Amino acid sequence: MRFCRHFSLFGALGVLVTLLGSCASLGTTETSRLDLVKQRGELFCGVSGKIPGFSFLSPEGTYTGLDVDICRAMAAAFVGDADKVQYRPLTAPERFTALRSGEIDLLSRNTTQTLSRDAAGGNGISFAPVVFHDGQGLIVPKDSGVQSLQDLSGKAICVGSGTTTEQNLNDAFAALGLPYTPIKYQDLNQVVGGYLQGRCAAMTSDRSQLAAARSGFADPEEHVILADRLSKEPLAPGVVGGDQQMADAMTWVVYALIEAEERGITQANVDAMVKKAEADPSQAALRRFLGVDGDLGSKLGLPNDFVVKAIRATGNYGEIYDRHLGPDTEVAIPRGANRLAEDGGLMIAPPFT
Ligand SMILES: N[C@@H](CCC(=O)N[C@@H](CS)C(=O)NCC(=O)O)C(=O)O
Repeated sequence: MRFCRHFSLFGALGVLVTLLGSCASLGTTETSRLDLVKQRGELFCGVSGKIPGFSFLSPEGTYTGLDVDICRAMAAAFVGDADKVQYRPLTAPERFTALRSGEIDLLSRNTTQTLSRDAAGGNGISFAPVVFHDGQGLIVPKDSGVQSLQDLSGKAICVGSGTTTEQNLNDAFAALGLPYTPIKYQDLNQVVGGYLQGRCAAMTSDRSQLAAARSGFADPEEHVILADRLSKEPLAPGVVGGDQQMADAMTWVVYALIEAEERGITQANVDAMVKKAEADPSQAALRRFLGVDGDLGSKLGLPNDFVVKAIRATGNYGEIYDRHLGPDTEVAIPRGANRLAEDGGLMIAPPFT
């Protein structure tokens, strides 16, 4: 009996050791999500679908916006066709579960990169480079006379739940020692609805979302975005952490869009640039970037001309920005921090070497 007990204990230990061994080897040999996307021939991209300029579902059923073009550039680079994207509209509280459960391959939904979302002990997300540097703001009716956070002391403020917005609002009022009442909603449409119905004195969100929402108001000029900037909101696409191949592929597609702008390569001239690179062996860096020479693409598990495929689909970062947020759009957000570093902004790509 005693022997049996020992036997089963050693037996159980053996199973555990074997299991641990196979788990450890799983970590290194596990298939990347990128392989799954390539096999499927389609990218499942999580978006909002409710923010003009970022991801918006038109009445005709098409998605457009900067976040949508990021999905399109990824699909072009990963599977060779920007149209091979299935969009999944997600609310803020749903987004990380959708990513973790495998319902989506990639999240491109006005999501702020934070320590807790990045860390393995938090949401465990690998973030791509920032595609839009934002900050939290507040919008108020012009005739309310509210000019700053102090004027909102004791008032109700409409805010989306499961967002950085909620916490920043709390931090900002706590720092001023002022009371306020948060009125929480699940998504932007509900936040806007609450605000327009007069349930709160102000509505708060990323400033880009406030500008996007205001562009859809019946009387946009009757609402003012306050000068107060409550936070940094670096918005970036993300994938499940621990999958280096998927994270690297996503990362370098974003950098490719930025590098293309730095090099003046556009949707209109990319094919001519490829011809120029092919004809001129002295253009070593350009040849590498466009996949004429070298193996940068295959290092990422992508075709060597993944950059060309992405730029053909969406144009460079500046073109994407102008198409959806530029001065001729309804949202019209000045480029500010989202200019290239060489123009005084924060967008810069590391070397394609
Ligand atoms: N960037 C912030 C906030 C983003 C956000 O999701 N905001 C809410 C509204 S305050 C939202 O759901 N917006 C888009 C939507 O309604 O689909 C974050 O990552 O937490």
